[in-house]
Amino acid sequence: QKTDATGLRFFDMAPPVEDMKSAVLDGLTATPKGLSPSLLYDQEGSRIFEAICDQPEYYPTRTEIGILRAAAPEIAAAAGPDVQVVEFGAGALEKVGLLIDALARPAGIAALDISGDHLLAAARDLAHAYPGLDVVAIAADYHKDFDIPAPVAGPPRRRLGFFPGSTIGNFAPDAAVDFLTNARRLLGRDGLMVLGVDLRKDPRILEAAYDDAAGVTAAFNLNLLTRLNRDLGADFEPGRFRHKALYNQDLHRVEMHLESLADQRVQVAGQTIAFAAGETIHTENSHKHTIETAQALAADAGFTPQRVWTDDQDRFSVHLLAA
Ligand code: AVI
Repeated sequence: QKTDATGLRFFDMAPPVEDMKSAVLDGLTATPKGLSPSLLYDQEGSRIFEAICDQPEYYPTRTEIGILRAAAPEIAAAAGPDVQVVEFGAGALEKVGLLIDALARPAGIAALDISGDHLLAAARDLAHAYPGLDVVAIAADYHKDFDIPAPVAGPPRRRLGFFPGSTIGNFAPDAAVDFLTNARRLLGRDGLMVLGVDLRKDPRILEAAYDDAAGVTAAFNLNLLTRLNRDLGADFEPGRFRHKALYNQDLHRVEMHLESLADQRVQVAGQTIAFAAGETIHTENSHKHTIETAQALAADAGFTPQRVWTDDQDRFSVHLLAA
């Protein structure tokens, strides 16, 4: 644990590079090839993701912010005072700020993220925006088992989980239930959870959102190859791959792939990986739900759905769940 001048405490439980090497080699030697979407979020990937959120085609961020702005007073009333907010995946300050501003006497915030550098920057922003608020940053793979430190002043009356952005959609349904089950355990007795879930809609809207005209999502996907070059000494030429996003109607998910533009061989951590022209690496799924399928995931994890809010076009949903 490290503490800085603002009182921000930082716990680093991020997985070591060795874990990454074997996971990448497993994914690139499998048929079809696929990698964990968590690999998209090195420091540069996290920065590009924030730029995606500002693209006109990427409706989820601004839609969810609108819903949260309207729902925050009701969420705060349900939570009451002396609450420790637990943000799963430290994102932009703006969303969690809507909750903190609405809460009566927040006890603190614990921010969790897989990307340590990005997390520290986000947590520092929080500590500066809310002087005196107890801020804990935890770099961890949130599939793994760990506990959330209480605020320095003592245990909170309850914890309020916050998992916005429809990141739950990046998990396959089984993994989403596992994640929510673990989150429910971390929140403990009387815990509440605010969960953002993107809804099913016209595939043309979805495909545009994941392949914006400015090429920001393409850069986000291709940055994965640059990251593997840096962290694993691979020799990908990103110009020999292209970004692909398509909606899989049967599985209700947008899939991102990196397509090889030629027959080629790439060295990754001492192994040769062969690509045929047109072959892809599947890099991310973004599952889209209905209110009912989202509530069913929550219920399978042991949560009780309390309230749900949507926007006027039913593009996105925000759920309040009791642990
Ligand atoms: C973080 N996550 C919810 C984003 C999504 O929409 O699935 C990641 C993303 N990938 C491409 N664009 C955005």
